[in-house]
Amino acid sequence: MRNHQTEDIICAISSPPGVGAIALIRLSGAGSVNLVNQVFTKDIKAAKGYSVHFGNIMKQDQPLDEVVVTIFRNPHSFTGEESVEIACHGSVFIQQELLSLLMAHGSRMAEPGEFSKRAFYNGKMDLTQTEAIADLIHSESEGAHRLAMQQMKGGISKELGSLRDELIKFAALVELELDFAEEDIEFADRGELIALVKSVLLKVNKLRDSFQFGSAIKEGVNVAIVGKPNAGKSSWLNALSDDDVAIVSDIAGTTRDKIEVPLILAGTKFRFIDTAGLRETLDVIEGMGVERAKDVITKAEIVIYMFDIAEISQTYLDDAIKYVKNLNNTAEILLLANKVDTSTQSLGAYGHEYSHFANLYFVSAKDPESVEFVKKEIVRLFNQNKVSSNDIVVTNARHFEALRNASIDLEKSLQGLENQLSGDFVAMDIRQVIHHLGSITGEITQDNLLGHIFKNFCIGK
Ligand SMILES: Nc1nc2c(ncn2[C@@H]2O[C@H](COP(=O)(O)OP(=O)(O)OP(=O)(O)O)[C@@H](O)[C@H]2O)c(=O)[nH]1
Ligand SMILES: [Mg+2]
Repeated sequence: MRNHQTEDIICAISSPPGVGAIALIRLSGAGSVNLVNQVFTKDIKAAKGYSVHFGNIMKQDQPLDEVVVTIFRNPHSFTGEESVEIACHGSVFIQQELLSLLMAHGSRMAEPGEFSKRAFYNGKMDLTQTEAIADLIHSESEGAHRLAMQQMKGGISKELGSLRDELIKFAALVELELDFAEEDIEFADRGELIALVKSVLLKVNKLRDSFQFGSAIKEGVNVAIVGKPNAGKSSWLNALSDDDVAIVSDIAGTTRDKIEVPLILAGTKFRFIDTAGLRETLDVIEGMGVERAKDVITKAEIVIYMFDIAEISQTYLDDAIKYVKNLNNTAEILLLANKVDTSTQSLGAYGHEYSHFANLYFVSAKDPESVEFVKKEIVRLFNQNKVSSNDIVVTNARHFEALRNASIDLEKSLQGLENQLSGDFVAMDIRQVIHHLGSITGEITQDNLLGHIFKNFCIGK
């Protein structure tokens, strides 16, 4: 797969669309330098890689633009192919003219992601790194950026690579045993194999489980704001986002739809979602809103359960927690007793009476200190589940799926080993696992396995 041949030269505008001071046009493929040479005033046919040339791009003997041309020689380029980058002036007219000139001389428009695809085929990076580039470009917060950078450096590939190596060794031993079946030799100690599969399973599950955190960082952490009508949910959405996004009124049942506001707190992207007040209602539209609110709870990482402090009681809080847990067992719950500014009771007494409720706070949407406090609390709640910063975090749904499948097949092979199934069954499951893990980075599987057998055992037939 890695010695993919590319015959054609692709080109594309690599800077953002529109007008800028400078735009960058990129070409890749064997012959790129000669192609540019035909429309450039300097002779760059024999130019060295990484050399930079200033000159004019000519269109039918007329200068089109003054440009800077950078040469990349195979394999020392992003794609691994001979490449040229032309920095021209950023007018849309110049960009388009230059592009059509390059196409008239034999290059074609690159497909989306084709430069990265070529980089992958030429072994410049594996699939996870290619995917990380897309993530990096689209990252909206410091957290998402950090994870994409980590993936681009090949963090997950290294981890998966070492797991695969262990399994390939394992499969090779079992396969070897099969070759010598008649002699009844056991090359692979079953106890050691079980220990190996168990340790790989642990690591695979850890990676798989990091996806919940990883996808939250990448897509935004969902924070549902729920509670009875009139509790002050919409007031809080407005206060948190410092904007008048939701309608606030003293009529119970004001909010019907869900209203979402993205907000970056401490480098992490959160999505605050205001919902319709939870109550039994005969109003069809409001009823639909309540259904939506339930759906928002199931998808949230953090649920803010908001209520009017006047309603507080032990059973009220117990019921609220039960209600949320019923819909979502893993979300963190933040209990906010709102409208403390209206309360005549001393807060100290409340705090004491309800001290056994975790994450219960007495707040007011009208108090900026309350708002700052809640923001900090949300960041804290999210971060407490965070894996340590050295841990590899899976952010990609495709990787998650492959890890999930790998975990299932690891369980199967473990059962096989424990039930003393014959080697070929176990080897089959392990090959599946190797396949799943390899599909993440885009490796070939069967060949590796064979290669390993021949390399390490020199059967030499
Ligand atoms: N005094 C006081 N009033 C508040 C506070 N928070 C909200 N309110 C008032 O409570 C009423 C209801 O507020 P909303 O934000 O619309 O409540 P909601 O929970 O979104 O209500 P629904 O959309 O009907 O479910 C409004 O009159 C708000 O001004 C607070 O902290 N203190
Ligand atoms: Mg509302």
